Amino acid sequence: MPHTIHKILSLCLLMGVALSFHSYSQSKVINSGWQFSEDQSNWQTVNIPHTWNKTDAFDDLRGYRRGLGYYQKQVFIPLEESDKIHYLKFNAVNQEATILVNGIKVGSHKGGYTAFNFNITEFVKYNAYNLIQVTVDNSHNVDIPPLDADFTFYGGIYRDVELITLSKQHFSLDDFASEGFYINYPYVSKGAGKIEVTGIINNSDVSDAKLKLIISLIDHEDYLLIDRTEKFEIKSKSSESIVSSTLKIVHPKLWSPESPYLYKLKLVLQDNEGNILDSKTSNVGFRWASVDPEKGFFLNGKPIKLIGVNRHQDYKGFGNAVPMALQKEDIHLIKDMGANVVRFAHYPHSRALYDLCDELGILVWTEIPVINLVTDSKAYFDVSLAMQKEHIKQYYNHPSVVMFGYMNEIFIRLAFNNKLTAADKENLKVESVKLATQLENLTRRLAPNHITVMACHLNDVYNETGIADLPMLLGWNLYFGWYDRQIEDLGPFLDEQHRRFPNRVLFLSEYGPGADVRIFTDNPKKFDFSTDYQAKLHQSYYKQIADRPFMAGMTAWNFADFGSEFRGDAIPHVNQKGLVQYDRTPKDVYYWYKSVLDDTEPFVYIATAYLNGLTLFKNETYPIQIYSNQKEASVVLNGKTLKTVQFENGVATIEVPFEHGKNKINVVSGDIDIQNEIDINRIQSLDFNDFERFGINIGAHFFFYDEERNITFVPDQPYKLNWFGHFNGEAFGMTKDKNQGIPHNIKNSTSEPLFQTMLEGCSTYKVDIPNGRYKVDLFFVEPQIKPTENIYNLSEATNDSEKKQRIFDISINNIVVEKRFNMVKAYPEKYGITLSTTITILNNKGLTIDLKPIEGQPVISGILIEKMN
Ligand code: GCB
Repeated sequence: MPHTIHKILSLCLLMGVALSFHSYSQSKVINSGWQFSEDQSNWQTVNIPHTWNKTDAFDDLRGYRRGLGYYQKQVFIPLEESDKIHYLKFNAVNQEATILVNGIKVGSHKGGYTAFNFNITEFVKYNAYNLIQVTVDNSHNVDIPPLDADFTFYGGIYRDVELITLSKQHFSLDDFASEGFYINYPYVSKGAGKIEVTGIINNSDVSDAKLKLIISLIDHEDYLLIDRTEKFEIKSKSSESIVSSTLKIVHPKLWSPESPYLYKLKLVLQDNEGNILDSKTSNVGFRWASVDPEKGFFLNGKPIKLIGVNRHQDYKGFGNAVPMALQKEDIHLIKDMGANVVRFAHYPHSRALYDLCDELGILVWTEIPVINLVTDSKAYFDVSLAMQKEHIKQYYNHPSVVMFGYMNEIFIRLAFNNKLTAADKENLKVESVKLATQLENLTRRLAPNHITVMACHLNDVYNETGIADLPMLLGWNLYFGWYDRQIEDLGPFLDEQHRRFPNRVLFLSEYGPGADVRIFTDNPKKFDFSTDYQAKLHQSYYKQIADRPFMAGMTAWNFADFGSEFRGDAIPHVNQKGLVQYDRTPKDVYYWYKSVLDDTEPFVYIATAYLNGLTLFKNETYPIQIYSNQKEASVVLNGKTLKTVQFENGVATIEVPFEHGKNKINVVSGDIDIQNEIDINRIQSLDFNDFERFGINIGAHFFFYDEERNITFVPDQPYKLNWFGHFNGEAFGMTKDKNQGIPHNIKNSTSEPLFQTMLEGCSTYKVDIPNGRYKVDLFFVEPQIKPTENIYNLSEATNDSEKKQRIFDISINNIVVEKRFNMVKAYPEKYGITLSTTITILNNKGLTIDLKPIEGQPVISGILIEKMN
């Protein structure tokens, strides 16, 4: 048949389906105008996606509401549909849902991240409004994973709700809420591609039916390549037929990240007269994946180092109820960075995103949230296995999905729980391995062409129990240089694992430090939350993985900052390990990844986006990083060429002698000439000629840009004449290698990095400001409080010292500011305290702060000086 006729036929087929869709099979998204209540008496109108935790998971009060939420909505179902079958489909409700239609319970579902649906036909009233009621519960439930994890379990109906109307014969929706058909790739090569399509057809009519299933494969240009018609008979009343067909084409265009060529599969169910009853479409991508313990990951027979990110689904201001357009933007950002893989952590994400991965060419690791701990109960095992069935069946047909996972760091709670007896621990180990084995076997059975995966944390228990030998690819979540040891320890650890377990395929499934774009330093240190330390760690990790051919790849933790209510990091309630911020504004390191991963066009980036308010003293220079996928570039400061830099590992560092005021920095490489403007305070002495305010982040080695006070606090230092600094005292730290202050949410403030870091035992602090009148703000917080438990912090136990009081007198230039200052007595716990005074300096004495201990050692977090007229 000539090509044009093929095309016309395929168009007709598509149109025919589209035209008849209204009368035969229809899915209506019913997100708009639900009533929501937390107590069944106060109701408000909301739209889906919705969560009730988008605010309280970020406030100063501990915890967030975990309990019941009630939703209801009226839906009109016309008389003309009285011969139809009706389903309600929920694409995700966190985490338990009970559904009633017209007051009658139609079913319930456990698990917050997979779709489920119910046939509601027998409960429906025609030519009438039907009341749909959903009771949602996000309470802790020992029988539902995740039991515990480093992310917020926002409650609510947070993915689309659909009302599906079907004719009596249709693709089954009862197979774990899948689409009722599965595509397998029994044979793919450059020469030929074979797909096997299996449809599950239901008949709920009172009579038997003779049906046809027409399966067509259409190429990207809409040409029909091949079709098959399968005729079959199906018995009456709720019977089910499995219909299979095989389609083969020669010289398929293979699907890969560089060239994500997609075919479309169209399935049309017809009756004997040719009336269309139901239809489905799916992406088809001809590809095959395999793994090798020495050479890593292979796609279409070629080695490919997987480099990408993990992603959580929530977003600043939305919780997990994120508009789809924003979510899709994530996938574009991930692709633009040059990533070829995404790990949808730690649960299945919205299916539309997997479609986008199919289209853009991003390989997918997808998993269920069996995290940190299992419950030794039949109910927990059953829910976990059912969840994995839903997961595989719902996500199976995406060509981008090559890896199915089912567990993350399953022994982490066990390792850090002192309350469990040795026997309890032993039993839990055995049970965890038992569940892992069941999940592994299930996954291999249901997804025979996929690679099974799991992720472990740094502990030999995964090796000792043998759990690490189960999956086809083993992910390690490794935080060397953050929770543990040093950045350079990554490679040797992996080498050792490879030597000890030569048959395993290894993957670095998580790594990365926290980074707050308000923090920068030329001396990055572990746990300082600086963007500089983030860049340093990622750059080194990338090199260490690139140097090891046996490593199948790496996925950074995390693509974006995400909500984790219990955290007290630089931004409380947020895990800040994102390459982009919680609102998806890229951090500098995002562009570094682009420079090493994306070679589609020449790229240069100057990593100065967050050097807001950089202050330099006398003739100090400041190192900045430039990222590029080019070999070299010349750097020009304020019109004068500084030097030509060579890029290694995508980066060049250059010391820049910035001038006071506005600086223009240009980087020129080939045809590219990019420019950044940076405002610099260069000061010879604190004479306040150039500015009116000066802030010091006492006890910290980093700059901190504070939005609340619109100023950048400079790092602390030992006293320097005509400048400033402390005479004594030590940076306060909770643990020996994390001396960057206290890991707590500071109440009544968003300036955590100012308060969290402090000097202890400082009795004199001097700032050499000239004569004049000033407002002086001193900042304090009482650090001696029990830290919030963070099990992800894998190093030595933290010092959970008893609540102790400290009392000290505070004076400035011998004028008493506060007598017997006692924070434990006078303020709530973790409260950010500001003491303000006005002072006049005479006789060129400068400003001297005295902290005189009465009980315990004084602490001080910061100072802000403002000139008054
Ligand atoms: C991990 C966990 C992940 C955490 C991460 C962290 O190992 O798998 O869920 O968010 O560490 O940031 O501590």
